[in-house]
Amino acid sequence: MSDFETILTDADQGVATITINRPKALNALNLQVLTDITDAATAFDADDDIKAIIITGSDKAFAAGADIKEMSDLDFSTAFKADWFAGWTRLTDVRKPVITAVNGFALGGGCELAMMGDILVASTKAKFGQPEINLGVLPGMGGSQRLTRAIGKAKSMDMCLTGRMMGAEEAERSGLVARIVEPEELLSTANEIAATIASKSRIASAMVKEAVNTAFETTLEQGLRYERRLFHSTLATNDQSEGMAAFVEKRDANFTDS
Ligand code: CO8
Repeated sequence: MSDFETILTDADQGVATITINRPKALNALNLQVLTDITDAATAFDADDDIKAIIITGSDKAFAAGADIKEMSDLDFSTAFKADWFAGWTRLTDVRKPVITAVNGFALGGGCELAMMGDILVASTKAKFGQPEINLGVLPGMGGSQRLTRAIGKAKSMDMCLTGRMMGAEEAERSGLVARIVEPEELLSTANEIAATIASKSRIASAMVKEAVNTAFETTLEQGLRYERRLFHSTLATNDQSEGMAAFVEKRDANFTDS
């Protein structure tokens, strides 16, 4: 993959890793980071050798928010016409599972980016927050919506109205975080999760992602029907035949993503 200005990329055994790399600005998300992450994620999504993507930051910060210095002179008409931040939908359009691995600060846009993934793994030192209220604005990359769906109205209001930070344990207890690990185990845990996903059928994992995300966008009845139809369609795949044959024959499945 070509060189990027603000991220590092790596790909190994079906797992791609995107590491945000703006240490001097605590990985603040300027437009270049948005372009780099979404370009890399889109390219990995199209790469047949990749089955899962990890997005991570540094020990001190996953990302300390959208870049305040870049935004400080932004005016309404420019932001509105350019639909500022809409470019992040290129990341949520990625069909392969995305794991966000958070060490240190995940604030504002950083917390919002962490929530754009499918599985959020945090170190015991992670700190989440939506401190935009302190700047006289509000979340702009999905925080008021995804945080509310993740942790409910009471805690989301608390976070967004006071701007306070939430530690990893509270975040896990509240449903924002899937797993907490020691900082030195963060990347290995993210890689283990990604490798486990990479060992499955890519068709089935993409369907799981679509089905779970559908739970947030439809009624229960529509979601249940959608899941059922997806299930029916797996019966047309080689991976379903192989997965069930392997179970019956007491051997590991050899999925071919077909
Ligand atoms: N943007 C730009 N630069 C940043 C950011 C940021 N979000 N966060 C940190 N930095 C820079 C600092 O300015 C500093 O740079 P310099 O050395 O040149 O002064 C460097 O990173 C190190 O930061 P600190 O010295 O502040 O480090 P500390 O360890 O003392 O503090 C904190 C760490 C607590 C994380 C602190 O840096 C902080 O509070 N950062 C800002 C957090 C924040 O408010 N994030 C939300 C940003 S707004 C947003 O994400 C969505 C806005 C949506 C608006 C919609 C508009 C269209």
